[in-house]
Amino acid sequence: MTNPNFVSWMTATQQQVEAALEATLPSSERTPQQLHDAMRYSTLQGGKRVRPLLAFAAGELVGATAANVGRIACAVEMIHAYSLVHDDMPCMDDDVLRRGKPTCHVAYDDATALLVGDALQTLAFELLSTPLEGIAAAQQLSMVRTLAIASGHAGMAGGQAIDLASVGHELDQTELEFMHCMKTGALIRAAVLLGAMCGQPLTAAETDSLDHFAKRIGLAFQVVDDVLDVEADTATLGKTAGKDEANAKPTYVSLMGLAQAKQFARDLYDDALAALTPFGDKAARLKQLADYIVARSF
Ligand code: GRG
Repeated sequence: MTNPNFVSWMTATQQQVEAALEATLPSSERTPQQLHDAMRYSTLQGGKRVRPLLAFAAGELVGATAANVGRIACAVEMIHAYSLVHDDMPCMDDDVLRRGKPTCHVAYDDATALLVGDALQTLAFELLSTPLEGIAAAQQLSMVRTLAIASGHAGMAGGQAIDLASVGHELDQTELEFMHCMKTGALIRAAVLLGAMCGQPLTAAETDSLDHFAKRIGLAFQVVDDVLDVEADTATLGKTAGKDEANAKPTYVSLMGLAQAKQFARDLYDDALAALTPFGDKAARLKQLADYIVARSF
């Protein structure tokens, strides 16, 4: 990630997202103070903001306004933050470290963590269903539906259910891909599609190409996550390293070995990039983000 132009765009966009989240999340002074404080603790000043960055990059394809993409980016990031809070709870992955600090249920308590997830999820839909300037109501309704499908039983929550049920079992590549497309891929795909739904309509063929990019890069993100769980340390990741093996979780590394998993991530990246060809230079940011996703070190 040496392209200075990309680094400055990424930093500026992350700051923009941080400011929007900061302004949107309820103040810690407001009752119920502990819930609001824990929502802010779990969402602010942490994370790479990959999903918002993807939404902004997709928004660039279609000339979307920063205000509209900023709103949908916050909604997607709130769904992501909720999923991390719930995933870390003792009834799920049971972890104590997230984004370099104690997990929500450790810093507060289980009941608060449960409510933080619930409240972040509903706040995300409140944001996405508040009228967006210049976007027709029917289009916005379909954006709400896109996020709901990506987050629910047929997306992230369903993938998490399969993940929990697969501990200690071997999954073949088709089963592993099915799980990850739901658990991690669905929200990443939604971030890209929602960004693109904020501007000039794409043709059906362009939407298919963008969708293919989103699915391939979402899976590449997960494969890299599996590799980093093995290769990176806890301090760098900001979350407990080596958990997949310790918890007997099926991963791309356990399925195909480290070298093959890295090659698979590169193949997915190549496939994702090929899907951007019809967009030419307008997809420059998406390409740079794809580079970042496969080359990241945390
Ligand atoms: C609880 C409904 C529910 C779902 C949880 C996404 C998820 C499902 C669990 C997270 C567990 C996990 C580590 C999945 C691997 C991929 C992933 C989503 C990593 C975390 O995302 P990053 O790297 O995190 O974008 P940051 O902190 O940078 O935002």
